[in-house]
Amino acid sequence: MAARAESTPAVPAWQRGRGASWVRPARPQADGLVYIVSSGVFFAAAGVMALLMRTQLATANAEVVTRESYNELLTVHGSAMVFLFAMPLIAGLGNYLVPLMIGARDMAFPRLNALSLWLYLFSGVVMMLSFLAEGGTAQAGWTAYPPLSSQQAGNGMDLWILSLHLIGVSSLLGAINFIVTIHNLRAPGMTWTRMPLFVWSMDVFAWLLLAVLPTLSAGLTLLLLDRQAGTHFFDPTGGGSPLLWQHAFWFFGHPEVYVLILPAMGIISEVLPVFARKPIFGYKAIAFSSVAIAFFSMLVWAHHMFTVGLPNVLNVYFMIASMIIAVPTGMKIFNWLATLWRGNLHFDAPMLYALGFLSIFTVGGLTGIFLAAFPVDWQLHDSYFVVAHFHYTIFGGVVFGLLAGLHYWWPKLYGRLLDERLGKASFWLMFAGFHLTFLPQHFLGLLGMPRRIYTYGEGGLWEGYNMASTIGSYVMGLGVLVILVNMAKTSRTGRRAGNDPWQANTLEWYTTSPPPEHNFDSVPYVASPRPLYDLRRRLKESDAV
Ligand code: HEM
Ligand SMILES: [Cu+2]
Repeated sequence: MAARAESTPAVPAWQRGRGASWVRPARPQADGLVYIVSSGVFFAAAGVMALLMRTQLATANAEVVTRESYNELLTVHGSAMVFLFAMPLIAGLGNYLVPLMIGARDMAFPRLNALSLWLYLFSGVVMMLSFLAEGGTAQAGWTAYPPLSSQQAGNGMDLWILSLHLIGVSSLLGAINFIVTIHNLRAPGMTWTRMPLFVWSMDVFAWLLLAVLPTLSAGLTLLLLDRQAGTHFFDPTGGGSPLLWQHAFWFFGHPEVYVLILPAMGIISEVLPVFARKPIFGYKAIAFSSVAIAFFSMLVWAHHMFTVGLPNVLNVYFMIASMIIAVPTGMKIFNWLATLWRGNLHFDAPMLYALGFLSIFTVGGLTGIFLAAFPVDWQLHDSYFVVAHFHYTIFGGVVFGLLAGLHYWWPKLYGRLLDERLGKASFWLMFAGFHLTFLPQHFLGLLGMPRRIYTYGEGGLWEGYNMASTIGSYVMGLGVLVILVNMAKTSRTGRRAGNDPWQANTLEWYTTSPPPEHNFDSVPYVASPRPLYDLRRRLKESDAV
């Protein structure tokens, strides 16, 4: 076993004082944990906003919130779920796990990492406090289309723009850090085709962010100028074009969903083989399909703009390009199914969440293919069918994927196993609640209910479906509570995890749970994508002799 020499660099005096530990937390893993916990707090906040919206929509002519508050809740729910919950949770898991999975002692640039973290927290505070701005916070939806966004009075919209600018810088710095870490700090022997698939997905995640985030930031800057400096980039009366914003936003916005989903797919690729007791089927196909998905995701943005009157040749192009993404995505799905085929399946909580991901995300992908056919989109655009579609992909994909990861790696992070019974209970509440919430929204969309409306009249089938959807959202809320209870309860009394409670394959399970400050005392030479499996097999062979 080849041990890697680790030497501790001398710490300059200014970083040793008590205050310094705030700028640069003492344990390298602390950044990751702060990310994870903060994203949980924002998930709760954005979740409560969703419940408020669903309560308003449960019955016809309800008066739980006003039209203006509904629009505020809608905007901040969407933006916070994407920018303050999903992205930072991925960043946090990545922060903690990527160094461990590649056998490194920390991220490449620890202080840059701390800066990303602080910018993120600041961005979150700005977004939440923007509710207090005169005239309230932004009301133009997370897509912030002008003229709504350029004309909204008060400073709420400006604060929302500031918040997104901050999170943009934070994410760019984070992306650079992940890329340098993954490209330079891998353990001896860990070639690109021996790298864990989660690390592959984090590398693609980072490159894709780097490619598309600047477009959003540029668009936001123009929007701010239109609002505050008298420019007319998006104002047709001054020679500008509102469509310019839509292009800028969606060139970022569509790849953004893959930015979120790729790491979730990476998690699934780690969890399925461990709980099927089989090697992953088609390692290289899964790794390279991530690259293909990221590449094609930058060529399809105008499928969000089928109704703005682009020439039909463009509509046809964007339709076909969007459908092409289904090919690498389908490749992953079939490889995962082949991994499960004749496996020795163990239905622990991480596996249940992974299977939940697989089933729900596939449905979301299929309704996506419907919507990519532009004549169908002309009918369904801006209806609840779209709300159902993107929650199937983004909640089913991202949240179920991340919950699979959280249940899988929790013992590594905290040294104790979660309670299996509570884990299973939370899964079934989330799974049932999810379908009860979002399945009926497909039907609402087909019945013509537009998205982003705050109330509707009596009669017809809308009321029943809406009531079902609201009940479902509360069931999901209960599921989230059970997860929290599970974490709180097992933090003192849970069974100790040991290094490798799941008999897993990747390097993070080689070290103690939780890992020491420097992650590893030594790292074994990596000779395959499954170094721990190799180690266990060699131990067994030497026992047999
Ligand atoms: C408890 C689970 C959730 C519920 C009950 C829920 C509910 C809702 C509701 C009621 C809307 C407004 C629909 C409309 O009026 O058009 C909405 C919009 C949205 N949600 Fe969720 N949501 C949930 C989770 C999530 C998650 C996890 C994400 C992303 C990670 C997310 C992202 C969005 C986005 C991007 C919008 C669009 C906002 C807009 O139209 O500008 N949601 N959600
Ligand atoms: Cu899209």
